[in-house]
Amino acid sequence: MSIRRLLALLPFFLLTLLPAGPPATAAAVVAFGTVVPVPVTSTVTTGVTYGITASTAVYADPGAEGIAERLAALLRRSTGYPVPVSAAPGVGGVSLLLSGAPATVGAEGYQLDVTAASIVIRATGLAGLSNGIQTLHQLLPVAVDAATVQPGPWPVPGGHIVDYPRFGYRGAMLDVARHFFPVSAVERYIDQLVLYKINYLHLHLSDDQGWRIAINSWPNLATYGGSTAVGGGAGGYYTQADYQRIVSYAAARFVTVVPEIDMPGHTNAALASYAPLNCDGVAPPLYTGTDVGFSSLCTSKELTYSFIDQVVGELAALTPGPYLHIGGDEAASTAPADYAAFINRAQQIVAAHGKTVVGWHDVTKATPLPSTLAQYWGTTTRDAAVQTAAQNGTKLIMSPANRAYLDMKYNSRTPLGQSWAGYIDVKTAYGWDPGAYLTGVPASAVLGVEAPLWTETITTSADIDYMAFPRLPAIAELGWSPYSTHNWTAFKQRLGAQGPRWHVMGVNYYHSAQISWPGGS
Ligand code: TNX
Repeated sequence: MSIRRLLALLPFFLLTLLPAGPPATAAAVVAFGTVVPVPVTSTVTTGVTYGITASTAVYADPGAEGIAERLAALLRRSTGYPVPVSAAPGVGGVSLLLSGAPATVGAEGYQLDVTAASIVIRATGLAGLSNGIQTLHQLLPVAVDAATVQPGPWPVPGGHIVDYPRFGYRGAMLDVARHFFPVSAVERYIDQLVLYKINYLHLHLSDDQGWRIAINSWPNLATYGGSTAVGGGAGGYYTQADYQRIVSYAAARFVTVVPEIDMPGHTNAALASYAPLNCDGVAPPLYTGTDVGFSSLCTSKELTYSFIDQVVGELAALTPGPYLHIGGDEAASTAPADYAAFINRAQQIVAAHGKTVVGWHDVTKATPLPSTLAQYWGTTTRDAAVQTAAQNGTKLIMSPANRAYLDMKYNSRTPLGQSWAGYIDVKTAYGWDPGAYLTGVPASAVLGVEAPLWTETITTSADIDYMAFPRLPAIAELGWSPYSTHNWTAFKQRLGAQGPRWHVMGVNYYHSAQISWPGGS
C-alpha cells in the first residue's frame, strides 16, 4: 500500500478507536449539506458555527419537554455536560418552539436556524420538532453518537433549513414472525428509523413459522404457535405488555406502529395452534421452512370470522395508531372467489374495531373499502388490479420488491437475504420515483413508501443493520425529499457521509462499493 493510501485511510483508523480514544476528527464540523433525507431548502452560513458547551441548555415550549429531553439525553451521554431542559425562551442554547415556523412546513416539517449565538427549531407541532432534532442530530459531530463521554468540542455548522416531507407515510416493516426479535432489538431499529424521519413501523406479527403476539382469547397462538421459527429455533412472542412497550417507545418518537396479522394465507402457526380453525379439523404441524402459499384459514367456517374478530379486537385495543394490516398476500391455497369474500369480510371486521385496513396489494383483487390502503410489493411497473383500484380511489403504499425490499441481497456475494426480486444495491434502491412508478397510478394516489425487511435469513440486530444500511436511508429520502432534489451523485455523497456516524453508533452497515465512504471502505 502506498504512503498516500495509508494516509487517506488514517482518519478511518482513528475513528475505529472511538469510543476508547477519541481522535481529533471527532470534533470536525459536519458539512451542512450531508443531511439525509436532503432538506427541502437549506442555506449554509459559511464560517459560522454554534458550539455546544457545558452551559448549553435546551429550552422547550410547553408540550415539547419530552422532545427536549431526548435531545438533552443524546447530548449528555457523549458530551458529559449537564444540558438542563427548561421552559422557553432562554438566551442562547437550543430552543424548541411551537411558533414562528412558516405555514409551508405543515404538521411534520420544521425550520432550523443555527447561528453563532443559538440553535432554534420551530415547528407547528411536536412531530415537526421531533424531525427538527433529527436534522440537528445529524449536524452534530459524529462523536455525539458515542456511548461514552468524549472530549469535544461540539460545533454545529451555521445555516438555515426549512424542511417538510413529500409523503405522509414513510414506513419500515420488520418481520418478527420468521425470526423473533426481542423488544430491545425493535427499539434499536426504531431509533435508527427515527434518525431518517421514518414515521411508521409495520410489524409483521404472524406468519406460517410463528405467531408473535399474545392474544388472551386464543392463548395457544403465542404459547404454541410462537414456539418456533424458520430453521427450528425457539421463536418467542410479545406479551401484550411487551407490544405496548414497543408502541409507546415508537409513539414517543412520533413513529406509529402498524400491526399486521397476515390472512388468509401465511397462517400455519395459527392453524397448528387450534385444530378447529382448519377445514378438516386437523391441526398441521408447526412449520420451520421458508415456503409460502401453502396455508389458508378456512374461509367457509364461521369460527374463522369470530377468531379474526377476537384477534383484531384485542390488537386494535392495544394499538393507538389508525391502521391494522391484514396481509392478504400470496394466498395461493385459497380459491380466488373465497379469497375475495374473505378479504371483504375481514375488512368489515377491522372497520368495526375502528381501524383503517392496510393490505398487501393482492387485496385489490377483492373489493377494497374506500379507506383501505394497498401496499404494492410487485416487481413490475404495471398491475391491472392495482391500477383500477387506484383509479377508484384506493391509496397506495409503495414497496416494490425489486427496489424497496431490504431482504434482497445487494449482489451475488451478499451472505444474507434472498434474490427472488433481484439484487438491490444502493443505486437501485434509490433510483425510482414512488409517485410515478406504476403505470396509470397518479402521484395523488400514493400515500408514501415502505421498506420491508423479511427475516427468513435474518436473525440478529447486526443482520438487520447489514440489510437496512445503507438502503433504508435511500428509501427514507424517497419518502421525505421532493423529487426535484433526486440526484444519485449528490445522494451518494450525503449517504457516504453517514458512514462514520454508523461506525460510532455500532451499526453493522454494508460498505457498498457504490458509495465512497470517507476514509475508505
Ligand atoms: C414474499 S412480499 C412475501 C413474504 C416473504 C418475502 C421474502 C410478500 C407480501 N410476501 O412472505 O417473506 O417474499 O422476500
